[in-house]
Parts: sequence; C-alpha cells; structure tokens
Amino acid sequence: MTDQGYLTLPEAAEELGVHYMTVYRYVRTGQLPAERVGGSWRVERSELENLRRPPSVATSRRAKVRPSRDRLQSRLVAGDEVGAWRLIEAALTSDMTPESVLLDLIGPTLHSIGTEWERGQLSVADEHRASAVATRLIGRLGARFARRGVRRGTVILAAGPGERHGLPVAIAANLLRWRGFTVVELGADTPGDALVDAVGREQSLVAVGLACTSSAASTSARRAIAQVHRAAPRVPVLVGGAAVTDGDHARRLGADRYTGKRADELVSAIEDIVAGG
Ligand code: B12
Repeated sequence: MTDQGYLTLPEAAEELGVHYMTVYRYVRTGQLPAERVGGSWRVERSELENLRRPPSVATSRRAKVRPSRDRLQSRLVAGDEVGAWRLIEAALTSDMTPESVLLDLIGPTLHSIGTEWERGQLSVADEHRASAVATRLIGRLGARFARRGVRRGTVILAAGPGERHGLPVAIAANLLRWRGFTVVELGADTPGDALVDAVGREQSLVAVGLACTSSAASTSARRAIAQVHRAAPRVPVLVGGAAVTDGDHARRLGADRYTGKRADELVSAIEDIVAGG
C-alpha cells in the first residue's frame, strides 16, 4: 500500500476483484474519486468501501453490461433524467467510451424515438420530453470531453436557418472538443447573418460545419452557405447529417465537403483539413 489509508490503482483493482482498466475507468468517469500524486493515481480506502456498498445506484454504476437502447428510450420518454443518467454512467463503466455513448447509444435511441413517433406509437409530447432529457444528458457528458493543452484551431458548428434539430450539433461539438478543437457552438436555427458574424470574429478558424437533419430545412442551408462563402471565401464549409444524401447533394448545397451521417466522419474531415488535405 502506498500510504496509510491509500491504495494504488492496481491494489484497488485487486481489492475489488476487477481488472486494472476497470478501476481506471471508474476513476476517469468520476465513479471513484482519486488523486494524482507524482504521476500515479491513489485512491482513499474509504472511497473503495463507498463503491462496494450495495445501494442500487452503486450496483448500476458497476454494471459491466452495456445498457440497452430500449431502457434508455423508456427513461427519456418518461422524462426521467436521473434514471437516464444512471444508464449513461453504467454505459461509461462498461466497455463504452464517452464518444460511443453519444454515437452508439444516445444517437440511435433518438433515431428509434423518431421512428416510433413517425409510426404514431409515440406522441409529439413524448418526443419533446425525450429530447429535453437528451439535451441535458449530452450537456452533462460535455465535461468528459473537455481537453486542456494546445488548441488545434476553431470550428464553428451550427444547424442552419429553419433547422430546429440542435442535438446533432451538441454531439459533434463534444467530439471535436475532445480532439483539441475550440468549438463555437451556435445551435439550432442559426440565421445566415449570425454565422457570418461568428466567422468574422475568429482568428484561427479551421472550418464551418452545418448539420442538416430535416429535409425541409436543407434548402435554407444553401443560402447560409453562400453567405459564408461570400464573407469568407477561404473558409471551408462542411455539411452533413441525415438530410444530406451524399457528396453530390452536399455540393449542390454549395458545401466544400460532405461529412456523412455520423459526427465521427465530421471529425475525420476536420482533421484532414488541419493536416492539409
Ligand atoms: C428530437 C427530434 C426533434 C426535436 C429536436 C430537438 C433538438 N433540440 O434537437 C424537435 C421536437 C424540435 C423536432 C422537430 C421536428 N422534427 Co424532428 N426529430 C427528432 C428526432 C427524434 C431526433 C433528432 C436527433 O437529435 N437525432 C439524433 C442525432 C444523433 O441524429 P443524427 O442525424 O444521427 O446526427 C448526426 C449527424 O448530424 C452527424 N453529422 C454528420 N455531418 C455533420 C456535420 C455537422 C456540422 C454536424 C454538427 C453534425 C454532423 O452528427 C450527428 C451525430 O452523429 C429525429 C429522429 C431521427 N431519426 O433523428 C426526428 C426527425 C429528424 N424529425 C423529423 C421531423 C419531420 C420534424 C418536424 C418537421 C416535425 C413537425 N412536423 O413539427 C419538426 C421541425 C423540423 C425542423 N424544421 O427542423 C423527421 C425528419 C424527416 C426528414 N427527412 O426531414 C425525423 C427523422 C423523425 C422521423 N422519423 O420522421 N424534432
């Protein structure tokens, strides 16, 4: 033992009977408070006891199984933020990274809610309640994506005029922050003039990204893209999301690049630009 009352992470793992990486994940996701001393982590023994204690919250926190999308959907539709956040914590202590929680759990759950709404199985109120909770979950997850250190440049992200789907923007912003970019997040229904204004304020702008989720709003994205190009011809404008069918469609909207259907493709496109591609 490192110090009286303190354990190293390998010691904590042995005590808990789990793999070292599992303990490390508990620390990284805030389940197990730890402090860094001289380059290595140490954990107070009493915190280990807290983690071991049986109440239901701790049990779900230690679950190694990924929570199902169905369970998350039921908590979202019920407007149950506490229950939904517990599932997110369980996901983080399973094999899911914060990125995959966004891309493989929250995203597809929202898709499924949309499908059920379209089929008449969920009401508009259900969908609104679910998206309010999802907004809060993505916001709470934001802290896990904060990165210190050298910045790689600024990216402006928005959903264009008339596009009310802001959650894809919030998800993509988290992913880019994790990769060391500064993100100016303008959210849903951003007027073209506001985009131009934001572009004019940035010194180290890498790109502007517009998410199109609703087919009806993609036409107004074209006007906003043209406005940005007129104001800042050298700034690449990227477009993607569910309502952009392919690269040809993106070009017809006036975009310099198509970023696909998932935010990790947007991240790759931005990294490619930074690398000079
Ligand atoms: C929540 C929701 C809403 C909420 C939005 C709340 C909010 N704050 O965002 C509210 C209630 C406001 C809403 C309104 C409407 N909605 Co709605 N909504 C949804 C729902 C259920 C989830 C949306 C979402 O967040 N999805 C999750 C994310 C992860 O989606 P994603 O597309 O995979 O996002 C990725 C991409 O954008 C990608 N990406 C790729 N390239 C790029 C580039 C950039 C720059 C960025 C940022 C991201 C990005 O990154 C994201 C993460 O991987 C969807 C269902 C669905 N299939 O998505 C319907 C859905 C999108 N809505 C739909 C509709 C029809 C509407 C309404 C027209 C309904 C109405 N009649 O009032 C309105 C208004 C639309 C408008 N004008 O914008 C349809 C769209 C159909 C279509 N083809 O146009 C859907 C698909 C539902 C359905 N199955 O019919 N909606």
